[in-house]
Amino acid sequence: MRDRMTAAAGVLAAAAAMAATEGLAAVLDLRESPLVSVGQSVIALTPGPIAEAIINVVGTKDKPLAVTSVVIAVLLIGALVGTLWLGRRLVAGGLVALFVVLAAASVLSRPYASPAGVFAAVAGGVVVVGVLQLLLRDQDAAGVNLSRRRFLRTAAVIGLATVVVGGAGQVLAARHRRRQAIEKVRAALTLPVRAEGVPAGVDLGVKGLGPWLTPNRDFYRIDTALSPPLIDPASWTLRIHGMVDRELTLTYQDLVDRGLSDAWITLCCVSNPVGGDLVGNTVWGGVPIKDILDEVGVQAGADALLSTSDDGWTCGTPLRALTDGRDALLALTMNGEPLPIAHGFPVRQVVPGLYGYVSATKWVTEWEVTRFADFQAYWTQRGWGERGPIKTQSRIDVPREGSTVAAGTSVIAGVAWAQRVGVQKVEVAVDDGPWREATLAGVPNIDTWVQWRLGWDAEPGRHTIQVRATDQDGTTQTSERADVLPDGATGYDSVSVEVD
Ligand SMILES: Nc1nc2c(c(=O)[nH]1)N[C@H]1C(S)=C(S)[C@@H](COP(=O)(O)O)O[C@H]1N2
Ligand SMILES: [Mo]
Repeated sequence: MRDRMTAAAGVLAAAAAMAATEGLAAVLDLRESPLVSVGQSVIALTPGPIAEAIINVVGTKDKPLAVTSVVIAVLLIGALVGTLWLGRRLVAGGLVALFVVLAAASVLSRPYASPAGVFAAVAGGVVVVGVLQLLLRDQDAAGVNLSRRRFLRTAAVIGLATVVVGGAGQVLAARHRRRQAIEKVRAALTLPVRAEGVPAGVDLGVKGLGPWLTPNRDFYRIDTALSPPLIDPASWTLRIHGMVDRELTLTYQDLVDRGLSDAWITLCCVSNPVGGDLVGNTVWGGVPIKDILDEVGVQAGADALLSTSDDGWTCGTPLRALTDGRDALLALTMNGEPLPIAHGFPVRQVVPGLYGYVSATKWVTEWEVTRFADFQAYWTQRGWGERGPIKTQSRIDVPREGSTVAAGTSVIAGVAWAQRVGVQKVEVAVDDGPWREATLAGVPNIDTWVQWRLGWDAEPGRHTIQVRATDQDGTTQTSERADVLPDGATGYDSVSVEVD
């Protein structure tokens, strides 16, 4: 009786340990879980003739077989450790430690060896010990005081946790594999993008001022997806329906076949606070949305495009903004590459002049031509404005807030944007001094941000620098501070610095 209980405890402890290890491996995004590493070692260490004999019998199932054998072996070792736990704790502990060391060695012998893998293996050992302590806590070496009910209750809880953690680990691991597969498909795509460099004169080259072109890896990311949808372009479609004359379903290849036009567009989030960095500038490649809308024939009375993403997120965009001639794109590329998965792969929208939440649907799969009166999109339901034109803003990037500046000749620099109108001038004021006009860099169009700079003769002491932009209609951004909710922040960006 006692032996059966302790052996069962050991098996459960081993199962829990494997679930924990696999779960950790998935969470830590390991290329290979410790269990698989051990399985690989078993394969590697199996003498050739035996391996051949096995392969003869099981064929290509040799790898699952190796992993299954490891799992069974671990459970058996668990049983042994369990039976030794009460009487010969040291031997039991030694067995656990030995197995952890072997597993860690397996992990380290593999091409994707990582400290995280060793950590996951060690965590498995810790779980074995913890579970045995918990399950056999009422019992002494002689097996007195066996509380069967409590044992079963604890075992049930641990068993449930094992199933949940192990299952979640498998789901995560499957997702990880799917992500790798989609990354591979993405990397293999060859899209007809023009290799257009950065336009001349857009970068002022001021130290500390970021590049005019935001690299994809530095581009801000905002969405409601805990992990981004993983979509194979070969199965992607965009279904277009609603107030249209002809419904249409487009495939990825349909878009590629139309040829891609590109456009420099600065994208900005409505949640970007004054001076914030939820804004980026890049070249997007795709099919003009207007061409597609013309093709399906928008019916009279419609004023909105309700777009839905693969994960159910929705967005309402004024049809006018999509058809008035601006570079509104159904985009496939970002800075000359297929869209990164996090930025909407395979297809997203980009519309100059509108905040992302009302225009830039990533992973878009459905369009309904409709009326604003007939729906509310995701963020509008949550209190954000129905329309979201981007407000004119300017930002000081050099010097940084709170930094110390050497007295003498210095420079103040940053970016400003006024999409759809363009920036006419940027002015800077130090303390209560006059507004002085900064030098602007070049821009390829009115929809990107522009870099600006101003020489500054910095005098010792504490100073506050402010900036404001004026658009090409002559409208200066308002100094009135407004929160990002409901339709974008306003106010002047300012930084305080110490000059000495
Ligand atoms: N599917 C989907 N698309 C989305 C969002 C989202 O949550 N889900 N967020 C939007 C918001 S609020 C912004 S600001 C932009 C950000 O795009 P980025 O992550 O490529 O910078 O995507 C927009 N598109
Ligand atoms: Mo946003």
